[in-house]
Amino acid sequence: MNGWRERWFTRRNLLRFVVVLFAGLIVGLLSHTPGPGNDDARTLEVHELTVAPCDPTQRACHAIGDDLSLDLHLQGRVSALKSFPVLVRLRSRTTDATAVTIAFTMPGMDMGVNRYRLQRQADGRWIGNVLLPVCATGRKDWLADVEVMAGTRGYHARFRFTVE
Ligand SMILES: [Cu+2]
Repeated sequence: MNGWRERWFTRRNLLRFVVVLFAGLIVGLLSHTPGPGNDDARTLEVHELTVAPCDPTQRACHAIGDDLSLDLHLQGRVSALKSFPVLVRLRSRTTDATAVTIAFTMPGMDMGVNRYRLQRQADGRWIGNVLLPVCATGRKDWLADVEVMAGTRGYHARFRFTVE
């Protein structure tokens, strides 16, 4: 026992121990320092828009909030492995959107990342082209989550649809 202690507390091992301790301390400090991204996420207030039952592959569907409303239309033939145009139209007197994204998911199933940043048009429309993967189990039900960023305010609307 005494011999083990003597061997362990050699100068070299002690030095190693101190180096590892400091490295751990630095990593710990860095991972707990909130970056600007984290701050944004904390101060962002997300407003949920109300969506009436509506199929966005058939028509422009409305999502309504206090100071912002939007329409979502998935245009053309909406099927897997075939790109289709997405159109979002915003209406607000008070809010100027800086970014609009749309994310597609399948409830309870990981279908990978299907997230698109839409491009702003001069007439206030936001457009993009979407390509969805085919589901290995043959499911066709998707969720479309539209997110609007406007300064520190965010807006979210969820639509349901099925692909052909
Ligand atoms: Cu699936």
